[in-house]
Amino acid sequence: MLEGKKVLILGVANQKSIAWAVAKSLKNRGAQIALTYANEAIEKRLRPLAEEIECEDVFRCDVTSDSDIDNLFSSLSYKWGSLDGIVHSIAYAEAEDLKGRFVETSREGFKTALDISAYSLVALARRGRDLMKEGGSIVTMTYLGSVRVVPSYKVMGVAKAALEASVRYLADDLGTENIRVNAVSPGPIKTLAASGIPKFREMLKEFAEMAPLKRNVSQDDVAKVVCFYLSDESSGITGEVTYVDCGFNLLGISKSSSE
Ligand code: NAD
Ligand code: 0WE
Repeated sequence: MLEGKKVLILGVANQKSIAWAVAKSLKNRGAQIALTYANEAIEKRLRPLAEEIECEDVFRCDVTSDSDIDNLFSSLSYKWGSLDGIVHSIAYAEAEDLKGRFVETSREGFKTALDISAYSLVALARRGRDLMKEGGSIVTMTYLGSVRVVPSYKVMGVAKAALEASVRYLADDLGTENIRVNAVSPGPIKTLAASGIPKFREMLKEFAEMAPLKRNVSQDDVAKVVCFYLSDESSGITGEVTYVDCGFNLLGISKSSSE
């Protein structure tokens, strides 16, 4: 299904990363993968992981840097010549903007969150497009906080709303080249990006009690859907946001009021 496909994955920070589960699933399905890191600290953790799955194509790419993105795609063009898929699994907001009130968000904080978490998809799609000679598939990770108010997600919710709208505009724009663009929206998972979020453990517990499937979501639940989007099984789908959240997004009543 994914045998021989060349896929670029951005966003592996450690073994808990959603992107790491995606990398392993893709490898198991016979795909060829390239991984990226944002800085030296992450490079240190990524190198041994890349070795574990016999991935030799590891590149630096801080998505706030146009030259990093340009260099990444020149390297890929040189090594691979073409590309079938991109997995974008990156988000960042300043810690101070995830605390306090949304109304206090600074101009710089707003810019940072939108630049790293949303604009980066557009920047990558633009370069990736040139290498996707026989069409391709681009997949990004979003979160329910884009369309509902999730207390303390704040400026990240605004960034994810921009990301989801970017998915739709990119899908329309790149459709003529047979490049599909979709988003996967997982429920909460304990990863590095979730560490330091106050009361995250309590949130996971309540989520598992409330969600129709009565459990939390795993990185593997998400990876399987990303593989589906990268494969030809999803050939007729573009511009979609798919919830991988055990049905949580359906709920219209809170835990305390349903008991
Ligand atoms: P993670 O911390 O493992 O991944 C986030 C990645 O973003 C890291 O690898 C980090 O290096 C990268 N990143 C941050 N700034 C960057 C930059 N300037 N340049 C390049 N990379 C940069 O956490 P995760 O939970 O696997 O997050 C991956 C994606 O999944 C994010 O988009 C996140 O919003 C989304 N998501 C996570 C959850 C969850 O509960 N964990 C739920 C829904 C969606
Ligand atoms: O997208 C995310 C989190 C992204 C994130 C996390 C951090 C923590 C460390 C972005 N920037 C930072 N900056 C830091 O300094 N998720 C979907 C995970 C998440 O975060 C939440 C959630 C969920 C789920 C915050 C509040 C409520 C729920």
